[in-house]
Amino acid sequence: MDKHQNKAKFLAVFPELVTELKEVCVNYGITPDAIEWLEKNLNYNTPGGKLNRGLSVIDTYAILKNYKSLEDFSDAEYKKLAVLGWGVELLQAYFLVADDMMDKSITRRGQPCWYKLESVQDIAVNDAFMLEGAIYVFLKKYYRNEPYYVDLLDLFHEVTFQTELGQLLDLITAPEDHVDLSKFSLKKHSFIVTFKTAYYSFYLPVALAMFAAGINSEKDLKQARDVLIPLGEYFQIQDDYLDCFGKPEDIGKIGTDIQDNKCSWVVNTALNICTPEQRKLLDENYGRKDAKKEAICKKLFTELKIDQLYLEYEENIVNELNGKIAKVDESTGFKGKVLTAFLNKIHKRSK
Ligand code: GPP
Ligand code: MG
Ligand code: MG
Ligand code: MG
Repeated sequence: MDKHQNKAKFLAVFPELVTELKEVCVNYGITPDAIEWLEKNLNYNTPGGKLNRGLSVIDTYAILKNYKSLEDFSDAEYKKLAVLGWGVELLQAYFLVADDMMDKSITRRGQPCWYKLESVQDIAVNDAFMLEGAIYVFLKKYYRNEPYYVDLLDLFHEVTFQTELGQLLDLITAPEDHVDLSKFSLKKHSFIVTFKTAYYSFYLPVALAMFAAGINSEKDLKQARDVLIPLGEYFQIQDDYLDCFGKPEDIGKIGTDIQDNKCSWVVNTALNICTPEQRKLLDENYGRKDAKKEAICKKLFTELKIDQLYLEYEENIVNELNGKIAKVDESTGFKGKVLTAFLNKIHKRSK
C-alpha cells in the first residue's frame, strides 16, 4: 500500500473526529470558549507526528484481511479502523503532553511543547486527561455493539497502566536533585522502556487490529507480543541514541536525557565500558542542568564510540527479530508479515 496515500487518508479522518467530539460537547451545553480550547488542544497535540502507531492499526488489519490496497476497505470499515488508529494517537498525545511537563522538554514535533505556551501552562494537565478521555468517547460511538468492545476497553486500560508504570520507574530512577549512577543498569533500562514505550507503541496497535479482524486467540496475541515487545525495546533504544546523537532538525525535539539524569541506553552502555577516571567524569557531569557539563558527557560518549556500539546492537537485534518472525505459526490466522512491516518501518530511522 502506498505510504503517502495511507497517511493522507488517515489524516483526513481526524477533522471528522474533532467535529464529532465538538458535537458531544455542544450537547452537554458547555460554552463555546471551552469547545474552542478543546479543539486547539486536539489539533496542536494529536496529528503532528509520524503517525506510525495509528497507521499500523490500518496496515496490520489490511495484512490480516489480505487487502492489497485502500480500495479494498468499505468507507464504514475504514472509518472504524481509523477510529482505533486515532485512539492510539490520542493515547500517545496524552502521554506526550504530560511527559513533556515531567521532562521539562522545550520542543516536540518541531513546535513548542503545549505546556510551554503562555496561555496554557498547567492547564496542560487537564488537557492531557481530555486527550485520553476522547479515546473512550470514540470507542463507545463506534464499537459499543461489537462483541469485542470490552476487549478493546480492557486493552487500552491495561496498556495505559503498563505505560504509567514504566513512566514511574523512568522518573524515580532519574531524580532531578540527586545523581546516583549506581542505580542504573541495562536490566532496569529494559524494564523501563518495555513498559513506558513497547506496550502502547507496538503491541497496542497490532492487538487492536487483531481484535477488529477477528484473529484474537490468546496464542496469536502472544505470538504478536513475543516479537513486538523486544521490537519496542529496540525502538526506545533508538530514541535514546537519537536523543544524544540525532540532529534536532531530524528528530523534531531537543534531547534532554543527559541533563535530565535519564537512565538511557547511552549512559548505561557507557557505564559498562568506562574506566574509573571516565566514571568519575560521568559522576560529576551527568544529570546536571548545565550545558557545559552536558557537553562533557557527550564528548565522553563519542570517545567511547557509543554510536558504533549502537550500530552493532541494531544489527544484532534486527537479525534476532527476523529469526523470531520466521518462526511465527500462521495456522490460526496470524501473519508474520504484520511484524516484518513493523520492523521495516523503524529499522535505520533517523527521526
Ligand atoms: C516517552 O519517553 C515516554 C512516554 C511517551 C510515556 C509517558 C507516559 C506517561 C504516563 C505520561 P521519553 O521521555 O524518552 O520520550 P521523548 O524523548 O519523546 O520525550
Ligand atoms: Mg520521559
Ligand atoms: Mg520525554
Ligand atoms: Mg527520549
